Amino acid sequence: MHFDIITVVPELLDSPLTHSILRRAQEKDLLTVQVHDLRPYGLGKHNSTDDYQFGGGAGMVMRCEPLAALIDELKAKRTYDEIIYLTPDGERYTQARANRLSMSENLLLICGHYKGIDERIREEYVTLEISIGDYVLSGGELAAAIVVDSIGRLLPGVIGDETSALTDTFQDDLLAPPVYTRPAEWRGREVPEVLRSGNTPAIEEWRQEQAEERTRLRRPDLLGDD
Ligand code: 6GU
Repeated sequence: MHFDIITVVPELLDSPLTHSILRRAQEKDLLTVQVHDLRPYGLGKHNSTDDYQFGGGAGMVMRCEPLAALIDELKAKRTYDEIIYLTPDGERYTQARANRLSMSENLLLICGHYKGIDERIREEYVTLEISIGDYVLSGGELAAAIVVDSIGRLLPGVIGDETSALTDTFQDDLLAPPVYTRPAEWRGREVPEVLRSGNTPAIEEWRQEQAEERTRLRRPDLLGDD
């Protein structure tokens, strides 16, 4: 699977893409990510990528022409399953959306800055708008890193234990149950007996109960009966 990411601050994406699971996914060629700096496509001798907004008001807006030039160049090379604009007024990002997007071949992510991008770019090119939550970030880059991470880890072969992604919190609309490792007792706190019993059906049953209980207490909205 391939990601192209358009940004005016490519440095913001360096670290999240070059460590841990995303690094391994790229080393194994299961995932490729190209970060494209918009700046060289900027207008005039200062390579301007943003301008004052019509109608007045605080905050700059990213201009059409630089974005269009870069998007057209990328579209000439690849067919995108989705052209995604990361924006706080987009659709709320969920595991279900990550699962669906993980079936894609090519995704183009556009990171906005300042007040966002000119509305006409959204109309002309964007096929999906994503928000990662109800708060405002200073740019789409951190959100883009989250989208790449959440999708990258779902690609077959990326996570060592193939079943691991399937037991994540949210994969079945339940939070994950508690987990423990050695030692069996720590500061007087014992690992639940059942987990040390070797009784697989009993362990499965305990985990399911814990997941349901935890979801009821912490996220009743996920059960649809809050
Ligand atoms: Cl995708 N972008 C920005 N700038 N802020 C956000 C967001 C995205 N999602 C939540 N807040």
